[in-house]
Amino acid sequence: MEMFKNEHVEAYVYNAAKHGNLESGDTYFIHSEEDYFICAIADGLGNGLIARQSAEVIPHVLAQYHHESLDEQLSRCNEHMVQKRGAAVAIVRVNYEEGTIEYSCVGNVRLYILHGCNKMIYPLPVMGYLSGRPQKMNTQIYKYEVGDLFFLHSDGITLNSPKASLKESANAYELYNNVKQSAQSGDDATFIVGSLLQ
Ligand SMILES: [Mn+2]
Repeated sequence: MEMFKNEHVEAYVYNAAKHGNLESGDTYFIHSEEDYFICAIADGLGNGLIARQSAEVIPHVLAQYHHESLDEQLSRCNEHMVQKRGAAVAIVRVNYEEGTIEYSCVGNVRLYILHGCNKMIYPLPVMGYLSGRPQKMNTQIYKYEVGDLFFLHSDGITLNSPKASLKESANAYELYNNVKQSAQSGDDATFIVGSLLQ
């Protein structure tokens, strides 16, 4: 588990390789600046080393370009997928001053936000994956409130009811434990949960 906390965000990351594999084909990235927090999950296509080779590029690209728009960052990631198998990639950025969460994703890495204790927001990703070919992007932006929770996960995490898991959790740490206990997985599995503090 990796943990991050400042006055605005508390976040926990889970990343595990498929049973029997040494290395995960999923990678993640978390980073904070004075005015934003950014996190991402990449799920490399295929298995083992092939999957890893695509996914491991993504944190390096984001470490360098996290100040750019999410779609620009995804485009840069996409350029690196030429001659590789490809990857599903989602990026989430929390902007403290604007009080917004941005999400952009190509492929199957899903985001859930529990807003105002009751309202579930599940933005749809763009279908497909980053393959190095020209790709449509679609950033979605939501206002958040203090206390809102988010849950970003690769397809190796399957929950019966993400909504119930979010609603039953008082904070990010509880949500982390709930998801970890109830998730069933036969694949590389990664998730990032966060609570928005102020
Ligand atoms: Mn996967």
